Amino acid sequence: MPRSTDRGPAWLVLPTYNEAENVEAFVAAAREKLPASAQVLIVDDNSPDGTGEIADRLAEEHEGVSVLHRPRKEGLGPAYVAGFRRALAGGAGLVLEMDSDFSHDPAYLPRLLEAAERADLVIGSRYVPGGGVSEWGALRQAISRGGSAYARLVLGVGVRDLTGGFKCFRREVLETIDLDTIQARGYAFQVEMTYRAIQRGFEVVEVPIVFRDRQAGSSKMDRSIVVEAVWRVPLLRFNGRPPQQGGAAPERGRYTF
Ligand SMILES: Nc1nc2c(ncn2[C@@H]2O[C@H](COP(=O)(O)OP(=O)(O)OP(=O)(O)O)[C@@H](O)[C@H]2O)c(=O)[nH]1
Ligand SMILES: [Mg+2]
Repeated sequence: MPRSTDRGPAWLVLPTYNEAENVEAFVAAAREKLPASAQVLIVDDNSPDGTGEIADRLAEEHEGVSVLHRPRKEGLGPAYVAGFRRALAGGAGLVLEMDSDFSHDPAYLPRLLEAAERADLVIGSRYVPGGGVSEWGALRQAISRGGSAYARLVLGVGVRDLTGGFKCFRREVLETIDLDTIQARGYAFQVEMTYRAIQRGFEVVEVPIVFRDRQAGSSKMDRSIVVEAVWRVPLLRFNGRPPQQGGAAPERGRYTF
């Protein structure tokens, strides 16, 4: 279904924790690919390496860049929820999320925005034809692929890449999902957001992306993030509003690959 084009600007929400080596180059690369009207919101959790100060300077230098400082590291989920709220309050029509470590290539941004003309939630997907992962060892690939397959099976949905974090939400999706009740912090957050969108009958589209390992800085992934996904994903099925009451059943959600 074609969507109205007279909505507000796109906002790109970028969570950062110790990304001093990446944030400036990443913001520049992203802004190059975004429309001039777009806003970039950096959400920094008081990074000890000075990322927040660099972000403040970028916000001073560029009108389309702003920073949300949070007092402590609480994981990706709470950082994104805070960023989504700020974007909605700022009048965003589309809200993009992506990692700020160059794993998600800004070159794909136009493709996600274009797909958002015809979908409610666009996922940059590693696990559809044309997508993939480069430079990952066998263990990391197995965790990621296994995690997506596990979540698909447990939740009974058709989306291939449930754990990825390169997405574009139409404003209405974030307004409809009750952000107050999102509890997941790590990869489970990505699963929870997509599942809730499907539960409420929104159309989800996956567009292929190739994910690259970060080139600089260090990973924040740890065992607890994987463990959280294992126990929290089954709970998603039972928590919150059941799909039958008001929203489309998950199996009725439309997916386009
Ligand atoms: N604000 C905020 N950002 C975070 C937090 N944890 C991770 N991030 C950011 O979220 C993005 C993804 O985190 P990564 O450390 O790259 O984790 P990952 O992508 O799972 O792991 P790698 O593939 O090893 O890089 C990066 O931009 C991080 O800086 C957090 O607790 N708060
Ligand atoms: Mg990363």
